[in-house]
Amino acid sequence: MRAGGVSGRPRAFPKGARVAVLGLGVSGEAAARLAAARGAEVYASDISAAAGPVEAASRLAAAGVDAETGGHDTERILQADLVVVSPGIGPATEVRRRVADAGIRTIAEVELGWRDLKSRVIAITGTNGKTTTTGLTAHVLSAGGLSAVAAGNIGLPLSEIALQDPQPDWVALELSSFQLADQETLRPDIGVLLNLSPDHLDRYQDLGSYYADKRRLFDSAHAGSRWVLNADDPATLELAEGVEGEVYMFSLDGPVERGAWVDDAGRLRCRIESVADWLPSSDLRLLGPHNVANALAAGLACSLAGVPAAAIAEGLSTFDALPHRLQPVGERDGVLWVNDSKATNVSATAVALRSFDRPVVLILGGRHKGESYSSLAADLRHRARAVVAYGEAAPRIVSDLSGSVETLRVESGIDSVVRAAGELARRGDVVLLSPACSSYDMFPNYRERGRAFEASFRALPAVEVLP
Ligand code: UMA
Repeated sequence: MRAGGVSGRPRAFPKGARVAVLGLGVSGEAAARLAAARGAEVYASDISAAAGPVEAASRLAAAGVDAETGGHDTERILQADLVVVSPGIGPATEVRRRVADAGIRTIAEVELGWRDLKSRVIAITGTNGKTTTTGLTAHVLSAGGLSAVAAGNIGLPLSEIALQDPQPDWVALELSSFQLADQETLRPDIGVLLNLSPDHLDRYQDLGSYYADKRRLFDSAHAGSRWVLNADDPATLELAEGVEGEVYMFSLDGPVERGAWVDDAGRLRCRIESVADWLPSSDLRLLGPHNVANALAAGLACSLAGVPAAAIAEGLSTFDALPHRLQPVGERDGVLWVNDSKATNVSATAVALRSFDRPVVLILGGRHKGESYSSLAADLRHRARAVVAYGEAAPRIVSDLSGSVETLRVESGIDSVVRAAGELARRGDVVLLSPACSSYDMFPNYRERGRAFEASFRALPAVEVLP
């Protein structure tokens, strides 16, 4: 490894190194391009021969990069000097076990991109709300006149930005635990930890190992670091305890010494050197108190990045819900239909439920990820008219919740689920798809699940679709 990367960052590999890229989703394709552009001899592969990886491989081949699908040539991968891994390929997969046994250095795609990044970075992690907060942060930075993009787990791989010339002033970088797990030198200008609760127990052996990967956000902490933390979340405070650098807090529960909060009148305020009065929470276009917390976190991070209060207010009040995240999709017979397909764990669904003060018909289901649904029971008793359970997780959902709320199991596809929910709802209710499970039993990803839900809703008679 030699010095000479961006801002003196060491390059991830010397010119001519053999780099194996694992996975040909968006991360793998971008990583393969970046590594090739920086002079590596690249071999990229994907275990699957589905259309997505096959198309990525042919785009790479057209650009002169060696890429193959339908399996990993392990012998070839074991010849590599460096392995760059896509976040979805966990350490327990066969190929990664072989690489680890051979002692080959393995880094995340995000690490590769970071080595070549000139932009300043606000890194955002946490269990829930990180995609909305990342989008909101990029939007507020732009409202402040800075060139900014949202990247990372939100969908745009960092390696793709590293290939751009010029690069934006700022990147709002969403980091998942999967990405943090294989980072080496990430050193954000500002780091945000939103909240922590159980998730991904299908990949992690226990909660401690999931939190340990989240903690890697702080690996590079130094005296000049600036951290934005959730004062209302004990698990966050515990994880960040003693971290080096300046700590700023956000809270829904009232003033903090240094940071952002909601006052008794429901206004978002911030104190860094002086107190700023941003806007009333009712001016936000996002649903639910958790989104007020996300707005506080984004506004605070942007304030630390130098965005003036007026631009923060402008940015926060002009940001619409992202698709599949508590996104209102339409009305029918006085019932609001909301797509929250991105809620792939139980705590995200609990947060979604608490966003409504009207009765909810909740659609739950998909592939079970290891968490019990019982923790939803108290909220459901207060807020739900009924639960519609579907997919692989349906039997478990019914057994965990049927003592607390009317629970209907639907065994066929999403059209039947949507029809059943529509029949259960009464005027004034919300039908909420917030599944608490991954989508992989029936869909390629949560986006396709959300689109299918919307399409089934639109196919019902007498719907009013929102723009
Ligand atoms: N694969 C192999 N070998 C294996 C196993 C899988 O080659 O042994 C292949 C699969 O066949 C597939 C590829 O690896 O083609 C998938 O890699 P990937 O899942 O990392 O997919 P990407 O398209 O690169 O998307 C990833 C993130 N996906 C995951 O973390 C699961 C995207 O986050 C992210 O937007 C993108 O990089 C850009 O940074 C998605 C996500 O669901 C949205 N994230 C999780 C979440 O938010 O809960 C963490």
